Amino acid sequence: PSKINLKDYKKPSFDVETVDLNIKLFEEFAQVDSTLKMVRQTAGDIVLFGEALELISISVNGEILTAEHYQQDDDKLTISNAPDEVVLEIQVRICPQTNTALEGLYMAGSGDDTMFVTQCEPEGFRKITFYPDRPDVLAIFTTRLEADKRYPTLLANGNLVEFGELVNAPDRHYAIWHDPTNKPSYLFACVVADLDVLTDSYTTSEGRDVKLEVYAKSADIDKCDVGMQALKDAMEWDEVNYGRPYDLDRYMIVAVSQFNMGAMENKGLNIFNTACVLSSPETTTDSRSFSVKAIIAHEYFHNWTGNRITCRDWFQLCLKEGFTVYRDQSFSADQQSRAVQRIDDVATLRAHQFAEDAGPLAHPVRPESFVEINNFYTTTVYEKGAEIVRMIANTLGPDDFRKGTDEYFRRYDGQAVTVEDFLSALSITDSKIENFIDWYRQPGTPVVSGHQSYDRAAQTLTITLSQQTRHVSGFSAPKPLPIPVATALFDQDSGDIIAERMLLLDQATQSFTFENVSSEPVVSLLRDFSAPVQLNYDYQDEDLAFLLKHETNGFNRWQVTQMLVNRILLQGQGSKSSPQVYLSALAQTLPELAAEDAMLAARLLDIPSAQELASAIHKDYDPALVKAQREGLYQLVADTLKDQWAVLYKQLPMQSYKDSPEARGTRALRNVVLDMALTAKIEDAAVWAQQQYDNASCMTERFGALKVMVNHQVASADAYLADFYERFNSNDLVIDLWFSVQASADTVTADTIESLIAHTDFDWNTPNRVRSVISAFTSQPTALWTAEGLSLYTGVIKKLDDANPVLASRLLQVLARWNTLAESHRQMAHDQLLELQKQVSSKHVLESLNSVLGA
Ligand code: B3K
Ligand code: ZN
Repeated sequence: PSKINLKDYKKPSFDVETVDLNIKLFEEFAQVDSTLKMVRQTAGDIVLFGEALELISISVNGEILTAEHYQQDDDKLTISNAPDEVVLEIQVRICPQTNTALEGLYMAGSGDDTMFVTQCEPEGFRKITFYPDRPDVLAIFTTRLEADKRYPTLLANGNLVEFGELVNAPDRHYAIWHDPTNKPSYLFACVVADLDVLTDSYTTSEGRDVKLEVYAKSADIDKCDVGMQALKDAMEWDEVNYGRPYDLDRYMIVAVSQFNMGAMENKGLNIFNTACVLSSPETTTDSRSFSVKAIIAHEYFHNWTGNRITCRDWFQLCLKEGFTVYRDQSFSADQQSRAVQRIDDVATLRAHQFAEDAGPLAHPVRPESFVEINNFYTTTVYEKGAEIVRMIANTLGPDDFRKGTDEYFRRYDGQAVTVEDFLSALSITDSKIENFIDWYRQPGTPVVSGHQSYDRAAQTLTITLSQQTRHVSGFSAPKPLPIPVATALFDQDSGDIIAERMLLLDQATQSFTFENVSSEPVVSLLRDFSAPVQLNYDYQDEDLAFLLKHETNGFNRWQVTQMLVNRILLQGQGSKSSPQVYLSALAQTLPELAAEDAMLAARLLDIPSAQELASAIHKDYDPALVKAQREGLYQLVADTLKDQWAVLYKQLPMQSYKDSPEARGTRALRNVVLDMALTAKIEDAAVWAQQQYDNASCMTERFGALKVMVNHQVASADAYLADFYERFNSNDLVIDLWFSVQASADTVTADTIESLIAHTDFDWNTPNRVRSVISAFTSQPTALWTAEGLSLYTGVIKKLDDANPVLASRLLQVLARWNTLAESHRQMAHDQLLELQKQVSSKHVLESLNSVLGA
C-alpha cells in the first residue's frame, strides 16, 4: 500500500452537485443505486473510490459503460474523457451482514436482535458505493431506504420527506430523507433498526424549533435523559460562547452497541457507541456519565467545527478535532470545577499524548503522510491539537479569540479548508498567531527548563527559560516554538501573589525580568498548564510544598503534588527527592480541602499510573521496579495518613443519589479513601467496602467498592463479583465493567485474561467487550510485558487484523514503548513483534507495526 503525501494534494476534477441514493436491504445483501450529478472543475479524470463493492452497472448520461470505458483497480474506478456535465448512475451490491470491520454499512447485533448502521469517516462511504469519497467534495444528498418492516426505524440525514409501504411487497417499507446542507460523504449516515425514541425540542436563538430525538433499544430508552439534557446544554452553550445556532429542524442521536470508537458527528444524525450515550445512576459511574455529556457536546459542536466548515483533506483532521476537543473541554469546564477539568485533561494528555510523542509513533499534529488515515485518529491530533487552540485562545484573550472565531465562521462557512486558513482567521487582531503553525508541523514534546535569579540591590527577579524539542527522525531539525508560560510570583512571607504575567517564550533561550520585587519570591510557572510542554524548573521541594499551600489555582496545586511524586518515583531518571516534604504537605492540606472541594482533594492523592510513569522513562524500563516503587509510595501515603482515613470516610456518608459537582466529589473522594484505608490495613475497611457495595445508591459507589475488594483481594471479593454479575448480566455496559475490573486487577496474569476471553459473554465482534478485557489488561505492565502476556496480546491483534483492522491497529499502538524496556524484556518484545509482522496483512496494522518497530 502506498503512502499519501500532503504535498501532493490536488483539487478534484469534478464537483458533485447532488447525490440520490436508494439503499435496499435484503436478508443477505443490500443493493445500492446512486445517481450523481457532476460538474467539471478542472482537467482530469472522474475518480470514484470503491472497496468491497460488487459493481452491477454504471452509466454516464444514460449510456451504459462497458469495461473498456473505465479502469477499475482494487480501490477505485476511473473514467477518462468524461464530458463537463455528467449524470452518473451506478448500481452495486454490498454485504452489510458480513461486514465485521464496522466501516461503511454494517449489521450490528446478532440473532433476531440486529440493526443496520453506517460509519463513514474517514473513508467508509466508498464501502457503500463508488464515489469521489474525499472531504473536499461536498454535495446535497437525498436518501431512500427500503427494508423489511421488522425494522420500523428508517433514518438518514436531514428531513424526512416521505414514508410508506411498498405496493408490491406488503412486508417491506421505505423512507426518503433529504439533507438540504452541502456535505462531504464522510458525514453521510443511515440507520435501519427497531428502536424506541426519546423526544424533546429546542428553540434556537434564531427562533428555529428543533426536534431532538435519542434512539435506543427499548431496554435502554430509560438511560437517555442525561444525554438529552447534555444535548440541550450544548446547543445553548454554542450560541452563548461562539454565536453558533443549529441549522436543521431535526437532530437525531442513535445508540449502537457495536462501534469502533466513541461517536460520530454525521450531519443531523449522530451515531453513538452505547457506552458514550447511555447513562443512569444505577448502571453508570460518575466519570463515565460525565464523559457521556462531554461526547454529546463534542459531536454537537462538530456541526460548526467539522460539518459546516470541514477539512480540505485528511491531513487537516486536527482542524476539526483539535478545535472541537478544545470546545468540549471548555463546555465541560463550565459544568464542574475548572481546576478538576483541567487536571483531568492534562493527566490524559501527559499519560497518552506525551508517551506517543516520545516514542516511534510520534507525528506532527498535522501529519505529512500516511498509508491509512484511520491510524491518525490519535491523541496527538486530538488532544495536542486542542492544546494549540487553547494556547492561541489564551494568547489572544477572550474578546480577540471570539473575534477570530467569528471571522473563521464568516469566511469559511460551507467550505473545506486548511489549518493555515484557520490561523489566518484567528490572527485578524494579532498577526503573531500565524507563528503557531510550527506547532502543527513539528512532532515531539518541548522541554522547557529554567531558573531564576534575584537581584536584591536592583529589586528585580529574572527568570531564564529555554526550550528544547527532540529531533524526530524523518523531520527537519526542530525550531523554537511560541510557548506561552503563565507565571505568578508569590511573596514568601505572606503567600500572596505579587505579580502575574504571561511570558511568551519563542526563542531557544530567553530572560524575563520583573521589577520592584522587594524580596525573593516563589515562582509558579505554566499555570493552568498554559502550554503542552514538559517543565524542568529549578525548584526546591520546599518551594513546591509552599505552592501546594498558597497557589490560588487549583490546577497548580495538583501539578505541584505531581511534581513531588515524580521526583520521588523517578529517582533513577535524574531526580532526587525524599517523600517527607510531600507527605507532610499532603497531611496539612487534605483535611481542609476535603471539606472544601472533595473532588480536588481526591485528585491531590493521585499517584500517576504505572503507564504514565513509564512514559517518562526512556530506557531500561523495568515494569516490576516501577510497580514496586509506585506501590511503595502509595503504601507510605496510606500508612502516614492512616489516622485520617477513618475520619474522612465517616465525613463522607452515602446519601441518596444526586448529580451535582459536590455529590460527585464526595463519591470520588470516598472511593479513594476506601482504597487508602484498605492499603493501610485498617481493620474495618473491608467491612466498609462491603457495606458500601450493599447499600450503594449508584454505580459509582457499588463499582468503587467492588474494585477495591478485587484489588485488595478481600476474602469476599469473588462472592461480590458473582453478585455483580447476577445483578447486571442483562446490561452489556455493566458487564463490560465486570470484565474490566478483573482484567485490570493488580494481580492479573495472562491466564486471567485467557479465562475471561473464554467466558460465554466475551464477544470478538463487540469492540467494547474486547476493550473491556484487552485494553484493561494494558494497565498492568508487569503482566503485559511478559512472554505470556505479550503473546496473548499479539495473538488478539492477529485475530482482529482481518476482521476489524481499525480496532486491531489501535490495540497495537499501545505497544509502541517496547523499545524502552530493559534489555531482557526488550529482546523478547522485539521477537514477538517481528513474529506478528509475518502474520498480519491489513494496511492498518502493517503501517502501525512498521512504525512501532522503527522501520
Ligand atoms: N469524527 C469521529 C471519529 C471518526 C474516527 C474514524 N476512525 C468522532 C469524533 O471525533 O467526534
Ligand atoms: Zn471529533
